[in-house]
Amino acid sequence: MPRSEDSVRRVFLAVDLDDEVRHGLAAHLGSWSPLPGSSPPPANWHLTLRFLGKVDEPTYETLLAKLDEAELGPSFSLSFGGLGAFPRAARATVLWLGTDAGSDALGGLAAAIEGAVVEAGFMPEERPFHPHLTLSRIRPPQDVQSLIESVPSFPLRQAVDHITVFESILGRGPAAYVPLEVFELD
Ligand code: 2AM
Repeated sequence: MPRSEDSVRRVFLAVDLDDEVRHGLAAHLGSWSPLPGSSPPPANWHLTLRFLGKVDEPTYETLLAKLDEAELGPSFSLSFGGLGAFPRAARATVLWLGTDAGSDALGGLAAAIEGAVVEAGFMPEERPFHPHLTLSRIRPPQDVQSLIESVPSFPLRQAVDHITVFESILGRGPAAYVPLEVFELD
């Protein structure tokens, strides 16, 4: 019998990074490290497509079935841009790396996933999709305008040929993101 806590997972869907991109980005940001706030370790870097929160086992199985049926579209190449901030650079609480070429395809992928997620019974996401790779979370907010202006665009590209279903395990220290399933693009 599974323990009751095993049957509910905290789940999100994301584009994971290739090792070359992950290590390249860590090197790219090296001169500006440590970044302000609290930075996830590079092993945790990803581009979130959809955060689902706590998901019970039957709903998780339905979600996988709907993702399996979904037309996720063709693979594509994603380029990155410069840094940005939520909600704004003068009072940043999240510092992120933006995307450039391929952003529209990434938005299309997020929309296809959203269809599958809603078919699986989740409430629709109300916030517009804003592709970003979170580099740090900043409390209290800080002005990161000069940092954003000083870091050049990150030149590597990420091949997006699959999406990953991650479990997020919270605890002391950084979250553990465990890949559970992969769905291939065409
Ligand atoms: P973000 O950092 O890319 O903005 C795993 O926790 C991922 O899910 C995080 O990287 C975060 O995305 C996103 N996430 C976590 N909690 C969330 C929430 N309550 N609402 C929306 N997205 C969330």
